[in-house]
Amino acid sequence: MMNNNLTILHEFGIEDQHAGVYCGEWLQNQNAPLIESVSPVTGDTIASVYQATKEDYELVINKAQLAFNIWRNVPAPKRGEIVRLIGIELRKYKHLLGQLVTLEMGKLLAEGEGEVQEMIDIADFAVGLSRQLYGLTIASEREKHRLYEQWQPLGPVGIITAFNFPVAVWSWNALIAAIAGDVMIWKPSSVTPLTAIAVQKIVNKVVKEQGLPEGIFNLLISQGSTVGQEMLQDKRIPLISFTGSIPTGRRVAEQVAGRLGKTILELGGNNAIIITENANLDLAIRAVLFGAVGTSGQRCTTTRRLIIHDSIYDTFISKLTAAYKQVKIGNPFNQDTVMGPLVNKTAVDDMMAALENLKRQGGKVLYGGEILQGEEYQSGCYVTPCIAEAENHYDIVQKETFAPILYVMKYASLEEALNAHNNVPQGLSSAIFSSNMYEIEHFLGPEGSDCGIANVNIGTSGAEIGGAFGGEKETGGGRESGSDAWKAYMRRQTVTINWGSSLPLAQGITFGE
Ligand code: UN1
Repeated sequence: MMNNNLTILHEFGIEDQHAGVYCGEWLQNQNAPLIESVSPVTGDTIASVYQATKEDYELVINKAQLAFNIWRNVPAPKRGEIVRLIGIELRKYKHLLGQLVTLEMGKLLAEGEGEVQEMIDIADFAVGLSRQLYGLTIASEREKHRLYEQWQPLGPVGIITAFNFPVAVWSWNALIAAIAGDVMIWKPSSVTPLTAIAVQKIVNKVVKEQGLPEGIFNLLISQGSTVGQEMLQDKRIPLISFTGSIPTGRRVAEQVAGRLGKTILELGGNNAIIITENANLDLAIRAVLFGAVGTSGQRCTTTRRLIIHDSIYDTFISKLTAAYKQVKIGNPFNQDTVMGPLVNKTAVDDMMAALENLKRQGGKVLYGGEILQGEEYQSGCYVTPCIAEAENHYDIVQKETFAPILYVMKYASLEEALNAHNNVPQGLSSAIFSSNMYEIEHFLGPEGSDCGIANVNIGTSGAEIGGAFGGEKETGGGRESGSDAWKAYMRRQTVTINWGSSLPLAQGITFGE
């Protein structure tokens, strides 16, 4: 382990073997199996975490329920004040937490810090929102009646997050849910337990200093499905927000729907960029590079498919290949690195299997797709990003592989391009590069992109927090982060008040008169 790593852990008070459950106090069951957090940067174990047990789960949910009884009565702007203080704390830890994200997950330091910035942004957004949980006032059809809607806190929310945005996705959910008056049970990816512990500690400081009840922000770390299963089936958790793969998301949806609970699902993407003959190619190259190679292809918004007009196909591919050759791959802490490692060796295996599959189906690798060897790459998690020629209907192209593989294909008419674009099971993010109004508006029209996010002259990844984030079809339909996504964390109540002395019925019905 590098000394620098020790400093980061020390700053957060993370010991070699750390408790993996927090509900007002850290719970550590010595008999529970340990999870090792392995850095993809070096392949070294950073620290280990004790897993949550079923008994821990019961303690956590009980604490959460008690906290909810208090927190829901705190006025929303006062809850916003707590989130404001969390935002201030996050500002202080931006560099340190960013470093831990890079160490544990492998994204570039600029991206690790960017992720903490995303947390700060959402904190600011949530503070403003805490004074804007508006309900409608509706004209009643009855005399001396008032009709309006109001938004109430929902209860304990289960937040299940993925390794690729180990801290930001928690904040999208937790900081909005916090101003909504909910309490949180966070189950982070077991691949990134240490960043979750660090976030919990940052939040705990504010909770303690402000004398808030224990159990508003809780943490449960566990590998496998035991504890997750408890959460999914628990009627005491009205809402589960899940970010992760489509197969797991489907199980989450089925189980939570089985008890008629609510879900917010943010599942896989299969994001494409259409490059038309009217595109600014230099702009497009930069956007494709960030979209396909950024975060080593491990964003759910990563650009996975390029649909290119046949008149510019060869030019574009040769420019793109030249740009790929310039990508400096290596330690994500180094300033000049453009692509860090994949999260672990399983991800590398999955990438290689996808490329084998692609070749079997008739696809052709145009560039990259190799595992890198050598001292700097000893973790075994470094690869060259890959450009591959493929057809949209290939099984492997229809799936999301969480790796830097970019499938490229040609089109002749815009209709053909849009068909290919929409002809995948997922519907998260999409983009078109063009300066032609017809093409752009067509892409944004009802026959255009069927995704939750549609971009013009910017790539598929790197959304701001102010918009609602999520997608259609097998992406799960959930929306998180900005706009009115807060409504999913509250329950809507329609209120009718009769301030008259008669009892008129709706629809003018007369009854027993
Ligand atoms: C994800 O990959 O789970 O739009 C989220 C983006 C980021 C969020 C990605 N702001 O790429």
